[in-house]
Amino acid sequence: MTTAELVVTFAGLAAILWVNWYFLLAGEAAAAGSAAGPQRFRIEVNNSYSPSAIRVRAGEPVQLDFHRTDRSSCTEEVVLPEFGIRRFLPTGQTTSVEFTPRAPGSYGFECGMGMVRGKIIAEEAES
Ligand SMILES: [Cu+2]
Repeated sequence: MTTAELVVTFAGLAAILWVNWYFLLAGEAAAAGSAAGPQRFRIEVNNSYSPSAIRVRAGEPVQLDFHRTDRSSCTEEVVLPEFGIRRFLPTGQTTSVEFTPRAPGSYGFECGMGMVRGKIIAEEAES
């Protein structure tokens, strides 16, 4: 290999690594609630969940306000299996769900078909 080929190869590798990092790990840099006060988050539902990852304190109530703007039937329901929640999300409205993640861990939420997904990352509350 010439020097130029080596440079191109490494630049390509670096780009691939960066893309993987950006989409796999940076996506984890979730929206976090304030240190104190209610754990309330607004989630835009428009064929996807934005933000799709939410960081909360375990053992404290969480309220998610789903604001749906798309009309596709895909996202008309939101399901939080671990909390036994299944709710209809009317387009153009905000629908709130409340639950308390008892233990630290990752809890999913998804559309009624399980195609569009998001997650709640519950962390040990700092004391
Ligand atoms: Cu769906």
